[in-house]
Amino acid sequence: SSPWFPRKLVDLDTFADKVLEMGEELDADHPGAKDAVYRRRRAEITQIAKTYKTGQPIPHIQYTQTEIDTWTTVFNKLTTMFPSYACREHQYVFPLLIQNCGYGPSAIPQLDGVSKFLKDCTGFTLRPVMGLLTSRDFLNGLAFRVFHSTQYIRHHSKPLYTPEPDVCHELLGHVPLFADPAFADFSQEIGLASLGASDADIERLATIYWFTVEFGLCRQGDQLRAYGAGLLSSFGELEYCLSDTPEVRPFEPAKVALQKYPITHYQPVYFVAESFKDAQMRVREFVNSMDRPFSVRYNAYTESIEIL
Ligand code: H2B
Ligand code: FE
Repeated sequence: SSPWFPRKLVDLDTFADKVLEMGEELDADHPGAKDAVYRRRRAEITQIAKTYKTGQPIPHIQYTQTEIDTWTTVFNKLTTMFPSYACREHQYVFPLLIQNCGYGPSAIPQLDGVSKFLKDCTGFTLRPVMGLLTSRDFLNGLAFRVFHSTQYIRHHSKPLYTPEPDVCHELLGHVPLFADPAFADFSQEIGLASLGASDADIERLATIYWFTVEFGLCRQGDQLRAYGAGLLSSFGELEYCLSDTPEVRPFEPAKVALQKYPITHYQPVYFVAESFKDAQMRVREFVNSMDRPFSVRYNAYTESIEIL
């Protein structure tokens, strides 16, 4: 029989305390591991995610000056690069986030306002999360157009580095793309495919997610641009990914799904999508080859999954 999966939006409440790592404890090599103040602050912020329930507003965080300074450094560095490296969709949405969601160098935007903005654009919403979820839980969220977002920020000692997702990665990398209708459809397609999928298929879908939503490149006229959030939130890799050093290949899901990848340094290979629509159709074709004994559809009126 197939693995359990969420059928109603509220079922996502069951993921809250199933984080893999880093939520409360930090690895020994984390820049904030030995900083008791930072760790206490993390615990305070992740507590919100731990108790969050579907439908509630996301509580605002009063960020400290130290946290804001970290954001300012990251924001100023990345925004100078976006015009020459980010894809057109990211560049189109970014000014709207400045106008509507408090994006700017001097304050960290609140998830609640950003979530409402995304809901208006594409129906995507944010849900606070303590740290890394399993691939299955994380991808299952996308089926409901829900993106699990961290709310804490990286350690101030290394503002341009983080070993895990943080608000800079979510807000500057992911959020702008989820405001794009075609990208939203693409992301939900991966999410729907993950519902009740075998462990082996989850692994394949997670790899596809990695090489698209996190590290994807796309063609734009005669140029390549970045749309993956892992690229858009890393000044070093953003420059590297569009240099002559890495290998670039066309986005073919059956091949992408088998590609091995490093998680601690820059990617040796990237995959290029022709468009989000084209990428979605290719993923759909790939999903049809998976061995799931049923198919699914999201009913947005009832916020539930229909099994076909
Ligand atoms: N959990 C969280 N909280 N954020 C992510 O970006 C994330 C995750 N990515 N779990 C997932 C895993 C991704 O690496 C794939 C689907 O495994
Ligand atoms: Fe991410």
